[in-house]
Amino acid sequence: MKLFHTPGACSLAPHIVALEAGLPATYEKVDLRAKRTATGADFTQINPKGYVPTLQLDNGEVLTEVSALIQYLADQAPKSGLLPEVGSADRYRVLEWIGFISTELHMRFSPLFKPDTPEAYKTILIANLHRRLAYLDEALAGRSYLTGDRFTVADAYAFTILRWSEPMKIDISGYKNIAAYMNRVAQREQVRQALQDEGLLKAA
Ligand SMILES: N[C@@H](CCC(=O)N[C@@H](CS)C(=O)NCC(=O)O)C(=O)O
Repeated sequence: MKLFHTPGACSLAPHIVALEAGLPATYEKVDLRAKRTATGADFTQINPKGYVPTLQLDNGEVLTEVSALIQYLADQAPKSGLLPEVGSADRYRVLEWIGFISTELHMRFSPLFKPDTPEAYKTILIANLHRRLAYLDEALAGRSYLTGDRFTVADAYAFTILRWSEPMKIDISGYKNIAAYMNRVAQREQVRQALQDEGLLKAA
């Protein structure tokens, strides 16, 4: 299977999950402005939505949406523990976090990157983001990861989106639990590998 991705974009989440799960995936970069892949293909022919992440399966089918991809990838390696088994109460906790990250964080951050988003709306989005970050900070008290001691696909997604605080100049240093969490996730071997593959590791 092949993951179409753009360095630092939300496609970093399935990239991390694929590595954490030990899956044999290939990767191809996408220029989101030109809608071209690194091999020169018209990206809209692969995913008519024109956005990453996009996963092309070995049978040619194409799967999109971060939330679907991270679950699909984790389910290819059930022993990885990245997603608890179907029907277990723990799985719904992970899904609950995926919903929160997608709708409360990801979709609030996205318009901040767009130059045509009115400044007044950006201010509202940032205020709302701070409310959600305060909640997240409390939820992380005494926990290594979102659902407890175990790293799950929700952590790959949260880490990916929370990284955007820096380029968007949203100061999260006051959220001590989030700051510690980001460091913890960033030190994971496969997370470092994904960051390195995407050219995002800062030189020491
Ligand atoms: N609903 C999609 C949103 C994906 C998304 O926002 N992708 C961004 C990068 S993080 C993108 O490719 N934007 C380019 C565009 O929309 O043209 C998902 O959850 O996967």
